[in-house]
Amino acid sequence: PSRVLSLFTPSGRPTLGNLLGALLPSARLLPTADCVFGISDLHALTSEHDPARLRERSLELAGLAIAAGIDPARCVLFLQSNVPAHAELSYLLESTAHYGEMQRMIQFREKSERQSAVRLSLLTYPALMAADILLYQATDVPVGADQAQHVELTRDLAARFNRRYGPVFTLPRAVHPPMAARVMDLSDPGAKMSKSVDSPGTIFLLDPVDVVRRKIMRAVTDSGTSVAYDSEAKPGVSNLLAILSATTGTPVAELSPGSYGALKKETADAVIALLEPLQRHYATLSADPATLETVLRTGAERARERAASTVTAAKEAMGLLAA
Ligand code: AQP
Repeated sequence: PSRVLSLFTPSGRPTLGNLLGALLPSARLLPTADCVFGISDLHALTSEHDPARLRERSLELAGLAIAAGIDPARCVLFLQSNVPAHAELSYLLESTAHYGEMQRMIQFREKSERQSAVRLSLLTYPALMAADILLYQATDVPVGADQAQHVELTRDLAARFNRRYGPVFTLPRAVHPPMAARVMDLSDPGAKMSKSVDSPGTIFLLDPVDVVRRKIMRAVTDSGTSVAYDSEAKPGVSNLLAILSATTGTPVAELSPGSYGALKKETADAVIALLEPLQRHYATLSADPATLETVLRTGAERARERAASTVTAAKEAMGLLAA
């Protein structure tokens, strides 16, 4: 069976983009694949953060992942910082990667432009992400389109390492959902919906449903009146169609709202129908944080066991002596 690895970063409150692009597609793989899912709290340290809020968000994200269908009884669900092998392998991969290729990453270029003091870990982030994936010898990495470049870099690093030091790593591939691989901001359909960008066009998974409806009804559409999928000419309408298609599981070609107003209403209804049960499930889970913490502790133990042999093999291959 395929081995799946996916990570979700508690760098903000999770959005509809995270849900449609990664959480739901990951949950769908549970019945057929061997799945490891991490809350990547170390990745949340790459930009300015508040420690108290990070603690809350890590637990919140774990609860939301479970509420979205990532059942910890059927996968390994853990906090990245609880498994030291991630940071350890990351250093070995920093020593495999080149400065130039890290600097060329689109996410680094975009995020570093928005910050006055750029943390060094923002530059080296793709090496840690490569470690996350390679530690578990993952074959498939379900991600939104924004992460495609990082998975490609992971492949390059794995291949380079294997050529130079011997066959230690499995080469992974990114798997994108057929629809909504890149959910755009509702108020600015030229920009990706992002959890760390404060925008009225971002739908957060824990937004009250009336807020969700209002945000969708106020979504920017395009000039003209015809409802057609054309992401170049009609980015706003196409984004709503993609969201509606992904939330209902209906191909875009079979969707036929008669007007922009009808499209917004159908999309709002569909998103709310998806979020309501998720929010109810999350409310039950978050009422009992001790159980959630136990789930993550058990997950970390299992992840540590799984990760150990890869990191040992990588160290040995690079010439580091065993203790
Ligand atoms: N807008 C999006 N559409 C589809 N998929 C998306 N993902 C993120 N935004 C969208 C996917 O969600 C998964 C978890 O991503 P992450 O937590 O690592 O965050 P990210 O990719 O860095 O994007 P965010 O949520 O916008 O966070 P910030 O603002 O901190 O960068 C990934 O599979 C991602 O592709």
